[in-house]
Amino acid sequence: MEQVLAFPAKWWNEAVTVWLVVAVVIYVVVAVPGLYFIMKYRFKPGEREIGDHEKHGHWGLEALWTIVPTIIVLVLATYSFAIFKKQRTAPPDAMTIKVTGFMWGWQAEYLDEKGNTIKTVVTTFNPTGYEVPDDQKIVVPAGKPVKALLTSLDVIHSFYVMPARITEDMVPGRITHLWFQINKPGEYWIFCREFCGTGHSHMFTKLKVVPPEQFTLWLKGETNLANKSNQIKGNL
Ligand SMILES: [Cu+2]
Repeated sequence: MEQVLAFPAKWWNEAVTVWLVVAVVIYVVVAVPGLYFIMKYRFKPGEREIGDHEKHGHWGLEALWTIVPTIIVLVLATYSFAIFKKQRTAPPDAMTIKVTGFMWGWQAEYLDEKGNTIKTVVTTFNPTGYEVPDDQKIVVPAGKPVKALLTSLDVIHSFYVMPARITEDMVPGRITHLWFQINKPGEYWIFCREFCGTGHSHMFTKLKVVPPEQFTLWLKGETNLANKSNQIKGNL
């Protein structure tokens, strides 16, 4: 069976292949006869110099090259929109986290069904390296859909979950959202994908994907806020 690393990445990877194949076929169908006709009908002294170009139209051909591209456009648009819709709509069994971006770090709150925060993780600014302490990683269960509600404390950031190939702006005063699912336990990058000031290139964290049982245990454990609570201020 095929091992799918992440959603919605899987669908977009397939879409890229479909679009590429269609684009290459169209290119060949247009470019090869194009080259042939350029050679065949190139200017030759004494041959069809004047007045021989006024051919009448061909309705069959006109219809063909109008209808076929229209069908291709409709098929690609419908197919891609269907993926877009799946990407925008979190599965009903998705767990919810609320992620707040700030200059320059992240706060992830784990919400229960009623929307109450049961655990909070904060990733603080690391201006010199690219390491994330273990208790500052955003932990999620493998093989389970995760819906992320996104907002910002200050300027516009963008929450980019690298292996899932999904990103969404974090806008102050507004809640945006995305969802993703990663099937293989491991550690993956999260980056800010919207330039947000001098610390932007170090606005990152790690997504720690663990087996669901381990996640349940972790969720019940202690939060990392106790000793790192002064990093972000304001009403979250
Ligand atoms: Cu940012």
